[in-house]
Amino acid sequence: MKITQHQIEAHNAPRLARHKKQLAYLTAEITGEQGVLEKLAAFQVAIPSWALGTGGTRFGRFPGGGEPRSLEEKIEDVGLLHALNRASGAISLHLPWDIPTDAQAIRELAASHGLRFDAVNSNTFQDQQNQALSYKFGSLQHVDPAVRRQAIEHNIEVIRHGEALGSDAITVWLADGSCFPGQLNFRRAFQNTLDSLREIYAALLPHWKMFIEYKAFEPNFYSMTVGDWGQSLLYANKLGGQAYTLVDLGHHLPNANIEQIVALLLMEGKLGGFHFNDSKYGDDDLTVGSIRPYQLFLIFNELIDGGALNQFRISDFGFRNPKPPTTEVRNPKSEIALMIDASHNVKDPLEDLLQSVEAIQLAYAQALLVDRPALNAAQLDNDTVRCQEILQAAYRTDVRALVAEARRRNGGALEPLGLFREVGVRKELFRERGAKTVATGL
Ligand code: PSV
Ligand code: MN
Repeated sequence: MKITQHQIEAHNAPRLARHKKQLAYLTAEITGEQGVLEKLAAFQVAIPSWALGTGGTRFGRFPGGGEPRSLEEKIEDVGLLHALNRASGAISLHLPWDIPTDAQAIRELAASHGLRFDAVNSNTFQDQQNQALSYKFGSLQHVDPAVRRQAIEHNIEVIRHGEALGSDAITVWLADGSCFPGQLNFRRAFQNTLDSLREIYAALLPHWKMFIEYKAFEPNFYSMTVGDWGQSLLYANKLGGQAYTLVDLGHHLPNANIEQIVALLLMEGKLGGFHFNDSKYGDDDLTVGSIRPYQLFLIFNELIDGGALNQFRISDFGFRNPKPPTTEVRNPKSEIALMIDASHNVKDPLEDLLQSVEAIQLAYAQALLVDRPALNAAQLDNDTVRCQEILQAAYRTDVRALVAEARRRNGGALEPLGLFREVGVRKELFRERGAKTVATGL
């Protein structure tokens, strides 16, 4: 299924007058709206291939129907999102769930939807059918060199698939760790992991990056071998200039100050990217901005303050310009990978992803409105009250019309979710794919 430009225009037309009124009201209140609009229009967030179907918990899974049955259908789904919001112009694949059989054909299909491939993800947290050795006691950390070798080879294979698709980064998330005190020698586990990562790192092309994702707990509950940003940064620093830390918002202990982590990683030139989601308790993988939108805003505030978002990984690769950017116009060192990582148990995955992208755009737009010179002056004055007033003045601005305008200028829908329902996307996917389909993933 494809959404046509005609459908988008027919949706926008009756909403335009009201939108213009809201935009005029907002722009009368703020300054620099043209710059903000340009930045918003260039802003893209990558969609994870594993979040297009219904997730589940260990208690059960309730598939919603019409789920993508193949990599081609996953690309089609992301294409639908991108057609609606013009801000989802990339897909992040997880292997072996998404092994492309014909990379060239997959690349062309993605390009026909205006999509590029963001980081590819390896999987050594599950045993696959026909896999020789088990990851029950870890992968890159394993005491048995043969298991480590198998996991290293898998990661290198993922890199090769990524190269064929035009991706330029691999995200390594390890479930490695231990469940009980004494089970693991921490230093040996760290060293084994580092040595294994070194072999994977050596397989990177010079323009590639390695993102090392950390997680405080789950599936291991006593120790995780890449358990926090400190450990991830240790690995990244030891590996070299192509290795970076990846921040998944759900992977922290309760009440962690994620915005401070972001600020310091950025300062060190080691912030590789994000897996955006939201959570109440832990790795809940809920819709971005659904629980703690202020935290999301504060993260974007740090990104802007640290000069991180001047260049996007996919800024020059929008719907209107579906040509992959050349390495000359891109500056991989300063680019931050912006990806979503979510699991959908009760919502329609595509609707949830539309909400998530919008939440990220809103946080970004609000953070762009922060009066930075005034904030700096108030900080130097130790005027705590004023600091809070300045931040919250931006956060409490209703920027929805700005985000909608950026979308409209890119050729997208004023209300992507509204149009998704209006044209009955899920119903049509049901009809095309059936009610019993289950997408690969967790
Ligand atoms: C692990 O919880 C994680 O956040 C990693 O990014 C995985 O690749 C992803 O979820 C999917 O399982
Ligand atoms: Mn993640």
